[in-house]
Amino acid sequence: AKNLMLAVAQVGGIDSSESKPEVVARLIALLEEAASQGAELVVFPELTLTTFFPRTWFEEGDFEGYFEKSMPNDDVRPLFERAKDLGVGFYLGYAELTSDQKRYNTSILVNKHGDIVGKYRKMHLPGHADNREGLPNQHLEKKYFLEGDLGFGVFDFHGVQVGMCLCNDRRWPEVYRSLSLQGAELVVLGYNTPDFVPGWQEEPHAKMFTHLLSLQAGAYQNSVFVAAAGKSGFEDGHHMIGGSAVVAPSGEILAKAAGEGDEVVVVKADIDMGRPYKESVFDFAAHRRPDAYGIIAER
Ligand code: CDT
Repeated sequence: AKNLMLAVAQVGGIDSSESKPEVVARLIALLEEAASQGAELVVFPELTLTTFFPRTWFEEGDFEGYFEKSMPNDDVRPLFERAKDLGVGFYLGYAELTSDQKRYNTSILVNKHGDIVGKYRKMHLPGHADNREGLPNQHLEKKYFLEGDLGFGVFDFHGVQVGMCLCNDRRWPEVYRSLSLQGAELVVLGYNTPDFVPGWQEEPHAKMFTHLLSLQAGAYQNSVFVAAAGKSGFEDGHHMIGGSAVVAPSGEILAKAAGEGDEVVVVKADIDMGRPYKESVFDFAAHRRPDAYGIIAER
């Protein structure tokens, strides 16, 4: 069997007063705990290094501190070094500012040697770009980020084919399908799912259900493992759901975080579990009808 010791590292709320070195120290503690349980790959959330700042309207020039101009940089290098010492790889989401001043909601995949082996820029940006004052919070991803320009890539992680996405992407079936068609065996993702999102009418009780439903459906319909890590709990009084989880290709949840704070969940993932599905009910070459799916790419 092709086993991967897979960890999701849920990160509890990060208040805006917390510095990046303080946050990185929390991430290193999670990484060490995962490594002590044998983890080979640790999945961290979306925008892991800061509070979920898209909830707030900032004027131009007032939000640069939330962005990383290079990776690794001095703040994040201790995480890279500790992971390399421990021989553990990781997935990390962060806000990226490129040298030509473009901003993306980005994730990277780092192998056990500390090398960045994959990069993804979020394709489905939820929320709005206009200033909507007087609400409990805003959701300004469309203001702060450009739509991703790297497509849906699959990367080799020590023999396991890994696809990446970020948060809202997990709700879109095309994402998992694009990755599975390229041979992904595991999809990793980070998320921040606030209780309140302007213009998103969803009953509070449904938030956890639709989160898990998306992971489970994506996993099952594409014969992949899905590992999702959330930033969870309260940030400056704003609540985000927990529910960091690992899902098998059967669609079943193998493990899920119990609380909303910093918490590691480690699972021995038998990557070959996806194969019987890929070779039978979801044998894409035998059963799919791409000739009839044109409308999906047209609209
Ligand atoms: N970060 C992020 O993408 N959050 C969204 C909020 C809902 S937008 C309708 C999510 O899908 O969880």
